[in-house]
Amino acid sequence: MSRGQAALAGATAAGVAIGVAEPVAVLTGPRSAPLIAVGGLVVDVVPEPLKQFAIAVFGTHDKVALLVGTAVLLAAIAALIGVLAARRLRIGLAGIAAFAALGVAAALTRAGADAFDALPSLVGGGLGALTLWAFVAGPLGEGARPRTSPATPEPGPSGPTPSGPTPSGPTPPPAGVSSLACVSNEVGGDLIGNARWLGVPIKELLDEAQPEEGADQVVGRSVDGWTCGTPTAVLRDGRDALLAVGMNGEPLPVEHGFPVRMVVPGLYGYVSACKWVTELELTSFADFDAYWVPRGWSAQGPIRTQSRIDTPRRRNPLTAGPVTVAGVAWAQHRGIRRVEVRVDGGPWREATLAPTVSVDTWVQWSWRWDATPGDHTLQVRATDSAGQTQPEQRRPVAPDGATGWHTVPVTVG
Ligand SMILES: Nc1nc2c(c(=O)[nH]1)N[C@H]1C(S)=C(S)[C@@H](COP(=O)(O)O)O[C@H]1N2
Ligand SMILES: [Mo]
Repeated sequence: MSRGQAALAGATAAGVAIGVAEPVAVLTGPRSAPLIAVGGLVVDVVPEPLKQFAIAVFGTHDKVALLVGTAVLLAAIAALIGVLAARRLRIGLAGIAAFAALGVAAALTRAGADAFDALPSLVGGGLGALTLWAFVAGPLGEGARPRTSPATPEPGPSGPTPSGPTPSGPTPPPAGVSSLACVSNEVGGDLIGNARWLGVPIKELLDEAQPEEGADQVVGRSVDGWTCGTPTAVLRDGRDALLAVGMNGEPLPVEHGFPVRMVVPGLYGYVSACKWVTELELTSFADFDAYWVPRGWSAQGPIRTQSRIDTPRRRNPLTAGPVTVAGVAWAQHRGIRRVEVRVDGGPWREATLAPTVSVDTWVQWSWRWDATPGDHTLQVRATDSAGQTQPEQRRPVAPDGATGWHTVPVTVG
């Protein structure tokens, strides 16, 4: 077995371990998932200045960076374990055991952990060890041909990028959907998606609780120590603000907040989308700053009107003649009235809008362009139902969402 093959066997074993541990964690709770638990442990032991540095560099992506960093480090160590195992299987198995022990220790030291939280790492470690043995000494090792791995190492949840139907998809999302949307979405970015949610209206809970006069903020708390603050009035104004337990017809995936999360149409995720919810508290904006507020983000984050060109792609070579320019636009909970496209700074042309199911989803738009040879610039802007058009001025994502028109340079041959 070559060193490369041994490294691959080690990485595959780790992939199997994590691939198995994650579904087990669906039963025992998200904080027991090895990547999340170890990530949490890292956050706990890393010195404060380093943490501040990570937040300064990665902003709202700090959690993604943490998980990806953990996964990359894990893969590297796993490859090393594979190489060692090829020489002395026992050393390799000890390495896997150490990994599992780390996962168990991390899971058991999370706040409110119980003995069951050890399960994902134990089951994952066991099957990881079996995989390593199979490659190095067992049936898969013969001829040492690396097969397609049963599970590739998981780089962790893809972070704030919610998956959704692609803009070119023929059918609009089904009824009852609302959008996910991250404040870190750059102009033209993809940190937004649609999903169908199932849950309990937060409005009903609040009506029962009967908030006091000054309780203008509902603070959501989570197993990961994260907090968000949502305007009480928004939660009670009749929109579909939910404590959600289901997404797209299934229980919430762990990375999207299993077992229960908040979903509020029209607000950015960081002020509304508390995942793995443990507690909701009625308080006021004057009395409490949620997680991202002291870190430079606006306490209130209504979603800005945005539009995006998805086709043609940047610098894609095109042929002269009719070209379909298309994409999506959203003004969540206000609704899109109009989308316009222009070429090379010329007059704005109105695009055709596809039917939508509600003001809470994005709208697909398209426009037919008679493309002439040469280099061109395509731009898009949207107007919401109140008649407000996206401003041209480019502003960064902090503190309350990017502005500017999505601009795509293309070449027509
Ligand atoms: N508990 C918890 N909830 C959270 C976060 C977090 O770090 N911890 N990040 C928020 C942010 S900034 C966004 S954009 C959304 C993204 O998750 P989603 O894709 O599942 O909506 O989750 C929100 N909820
Ligand atoms: Mo976000």
